[in-house]
Amino acid sequence: MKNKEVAEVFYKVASLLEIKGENPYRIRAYQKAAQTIEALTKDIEELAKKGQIEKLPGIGKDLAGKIQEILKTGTLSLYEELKKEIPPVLLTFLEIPSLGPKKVKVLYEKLGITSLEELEKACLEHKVAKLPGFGWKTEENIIKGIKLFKEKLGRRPLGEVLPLAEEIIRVLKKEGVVEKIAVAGSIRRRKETVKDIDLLITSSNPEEVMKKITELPWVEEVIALGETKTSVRLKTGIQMDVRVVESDSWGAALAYFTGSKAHNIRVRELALERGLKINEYGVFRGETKIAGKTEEEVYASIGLPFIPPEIREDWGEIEAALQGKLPELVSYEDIKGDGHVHSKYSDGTASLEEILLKAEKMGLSWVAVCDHSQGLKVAGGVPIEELFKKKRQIEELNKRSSKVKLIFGTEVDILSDGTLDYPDEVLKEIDLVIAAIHTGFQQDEKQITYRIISALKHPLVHALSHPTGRVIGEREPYALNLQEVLEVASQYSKALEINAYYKRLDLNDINTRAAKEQGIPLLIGTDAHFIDQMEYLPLGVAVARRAWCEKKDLLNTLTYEEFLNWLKKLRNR
Ligand code: DGT
Ligand code: CA
Repeated sequence: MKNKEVAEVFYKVASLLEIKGENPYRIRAYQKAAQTIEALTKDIEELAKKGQIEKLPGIGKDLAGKIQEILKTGTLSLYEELKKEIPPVLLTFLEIPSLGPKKVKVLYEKLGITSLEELEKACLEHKVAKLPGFGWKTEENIIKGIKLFKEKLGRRPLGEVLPLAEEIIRVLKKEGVVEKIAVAGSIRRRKETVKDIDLLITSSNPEEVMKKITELPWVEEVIALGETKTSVRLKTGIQMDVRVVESDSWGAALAYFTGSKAHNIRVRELALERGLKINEYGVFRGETKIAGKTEEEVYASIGLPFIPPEIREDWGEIEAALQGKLPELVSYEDIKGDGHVHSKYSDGTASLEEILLKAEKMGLSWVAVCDHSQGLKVAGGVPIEELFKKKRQIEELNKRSSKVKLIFGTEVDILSDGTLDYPDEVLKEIDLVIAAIHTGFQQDEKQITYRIISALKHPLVHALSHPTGRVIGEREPYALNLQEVLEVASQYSKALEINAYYKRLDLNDINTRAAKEQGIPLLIGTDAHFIDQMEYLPLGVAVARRAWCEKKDLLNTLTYEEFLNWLKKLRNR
């Protein structure tokens, strides 16, 4: 459904018109249309096809035409024109508490402010207080508003928060005051970044639980302390909301607070269609509660099978569930190997023996040691002579080790002209070649795409490592035509990596799903440079699960022999 996208464009148009100081009636018309479309339970595209959008309240001929335009082109010429007149960053200013369109307009026109940093600087230099209609108090409020706004934006990588949440759960369980305890929200859905920790608990002694929560060593400040809900800020700055619920409502509460909001809305609609009401306490027919104790029971009561949390995003899971076509998601237990770690041969800190031992502890049966290539001096790229020493050492270790095998690999650098950083006669001696870009990030889309595609087409390359180059909160993806990359990978049966390092998670969920749908093999690699970083492997599995991957979609589920076979076969094609 494109309802949300259409509504979003209208909301933005309304705000831009408001900043421009346009006719209030015109602004209101766009806002109302956006609300109508957002609240629709029918697919706007379907209505458009049947010529029924003009019949919607508040939508006449003009707006109907604009909706058609958005559905057809993905945008609206009016919106594109307004964006040329007014920098769209001003739209985000509207989300800062105490700033409305009129004030944003003045800031833009009088001080030329077009970024959050400029706004902050102008406030600190007291330029804002002197503007007409502002004053000292307003300036102070804007400074506070910016701080809040930043916190709101301040999402943390899952890999930072999940271990903390798990530790808190472990401690509370040990205290013996909780019966059931689980993390909900985006953490349970394994989103790559999360805003806060949502904890759900059942207990016969809620008061004691809340006291224990406030006394946890990680707590910095108690924001609100209640009988059933307590909010604290942890020392890392993240907020944690804890709810104690009745065990009779456990399943309903878990489903509700796991979200996503979009998924919940669809579930609620389905319930309504069946004459039921659903909320965080249970599923009701009239006054009678018919389900609530477990999530399975809650889903079953509205005619759905259990839907795994990772795919509760309204990305088609409800339709699939109704048709009995939910995927059987790959699980961590299916994973037999790690496709990418670094050793001391390049910039890793672990020896091959240590990697082997760690893999054994983790219950893995193979690990590919893919060190950097010769030219990448900053990352300890392995010179050719050393490579063969590494090969021999791996062979020796493999002879002695029965449980875990190492795979002789390289993460070969894709040079700025698209050629590779080892000659072919060397590459062909290496069992697993994954290729990656490490320099020249500033090149344009055409060149970067060309480099990557050239590497993927190279007959000795098996996979592309961290395909888009993004680093969460630090670096945007390179300019890259991912569609083209997917097409080539699919055509040549080359694998794409899901880099499990918590700041990369690249490919991300959406792109992994696109790759999977095109039949591209996927290879999770932790890219560990320190031995403990191999423990990020489940984060890669989480991405795969969010991308609807099944066991067959991941090379990591192959046994050592099967994987070696796959590697050899690819080169003999
Ligand atoms: P986050 O915290 O931004 O990383 O993402 P979530 O999904 O954890 O969002 P959060 O913490 O605001 O809320 C937790 C869940 O509670 C959310 O996924 C769904 C549910 N929820 C919250 N507000 C609403 C609401 O207004 N309507 C519905 N249906 N569900 C809601
Ligand atoms: Ca949350």
